[in-house]
Amino acid sequence: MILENSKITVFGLGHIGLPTAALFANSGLQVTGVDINKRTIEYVNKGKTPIREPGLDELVKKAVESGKLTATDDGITASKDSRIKIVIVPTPVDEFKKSDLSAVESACRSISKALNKGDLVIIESTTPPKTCKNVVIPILEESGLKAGIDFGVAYTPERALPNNTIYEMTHNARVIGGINEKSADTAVSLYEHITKGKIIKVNDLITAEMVKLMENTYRDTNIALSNELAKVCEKLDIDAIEAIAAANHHPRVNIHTPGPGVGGHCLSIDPYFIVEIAEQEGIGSPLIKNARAINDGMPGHVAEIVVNTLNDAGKQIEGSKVGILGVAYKGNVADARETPAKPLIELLLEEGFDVYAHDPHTSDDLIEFFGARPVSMEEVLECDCVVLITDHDEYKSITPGMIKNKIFVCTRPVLNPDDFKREGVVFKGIGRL
Ligand code: SAJ
Repeated sequence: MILENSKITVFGLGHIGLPTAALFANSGLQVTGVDINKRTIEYVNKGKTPIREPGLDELVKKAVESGKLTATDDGITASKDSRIKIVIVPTPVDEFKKSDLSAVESACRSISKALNKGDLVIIESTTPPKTCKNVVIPILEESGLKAGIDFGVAYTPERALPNNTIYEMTHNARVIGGINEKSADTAVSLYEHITKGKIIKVNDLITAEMVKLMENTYRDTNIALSNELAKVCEKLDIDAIEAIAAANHHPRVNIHTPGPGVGGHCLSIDPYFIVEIAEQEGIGSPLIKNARAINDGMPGHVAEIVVNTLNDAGKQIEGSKVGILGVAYKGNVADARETPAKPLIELLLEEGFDVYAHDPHTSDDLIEFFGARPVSMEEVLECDCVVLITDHDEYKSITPGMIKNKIFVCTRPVLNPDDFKREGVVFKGIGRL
């Protein structure tokens, strides 16, 4: 397969699909992006992006203006016209924490209807191990063609960090597994167009699927460990942040940072894919499952700190105003998927508080949807209790004098407790009561 003449279809123009499509297009390859969202297609065809990601606007503009990137909702026609098809669609979990692969299945069905001998299908969506074998390939073979003989299959997980996606996509190491050597090698040659990072070829499709899940599970369980240690430290009157920082001086220790919970569409979801497959295999994965439960329990712990702090200060709960700083799942992003702010707001409302919130990156509609009243940062700082949830840069210069009612629950270690305590502010944090 001569890649220089091969057209590419990218299924899914989201946070990872759109930058990938634009990077391939700017590397000189002809790319068609497919999405079910008409607004996304309109945006892209005008050279614009509906996603906030540093550097993406220019990348998409250049790709579309050069004629190398177009978008459509017709996945079958786009597929017919291209020799390489890449699937980068969402794989959420359902209410029972089981993977929902419907978007992957739907993209593969379109591909199947337009598959030709010699084509290569690449999956980038995060999936439970065995998805390529048990879900993707059977659908593709409905075409009458045989995987590994008539067409190739490769899996390469996306691993770029939101807000730094373009840099990480082009500089991080990339892991690639194939149904056979030829599929993996063709995928390696393709990704060499857009990455300066090391390309690591692994044994097969399932290994590549597992690598991605291991990475996010490592981080999620590590954060759960830090959250558990923080809660123990609270009981022992130890500043967990100071203790963790000291422990991390050990050359083989890297304890992550405790916080109000783990959000985003990756860490809070991907570990369940391992739990799911481990349960199917009859062994379960109690550590990973427990870590998820610990992190999911953190908004409840924050609510408890707020209630206890106000009780200790002799304030009543019913009708007291709690002001939340930040609803995005992490600092300096507009993304609020799986954010711990949402369950926290719900718990505080259940307690009887009036909940106000501010976030310079997200919309007021979202804050209202979460059940809080959107207000300015100044108004949040005037509430009976101020709760910092997201470590946005805008909040790192808050000073004691700005906390009007002198009660501050700061769930991220971005401000020095002593500065506040010296000025008479009741300062509580995760792992620092
Ligand atoms: N968090 C903590 N304590 C920490 C680190 C993070 O509480 O010490 C929280 C954050 O506040 C946030 C959540 O965890 O709510 C996740 O944030 P993150 O920055 O760890 O990760 P994501 O979800 O934005 O991106 C991760 C990355 N994976 C790894 O670092 C192993 C990224 O490289 C992946 O591409 C991405 O998942 C993905 O798409 O899977």
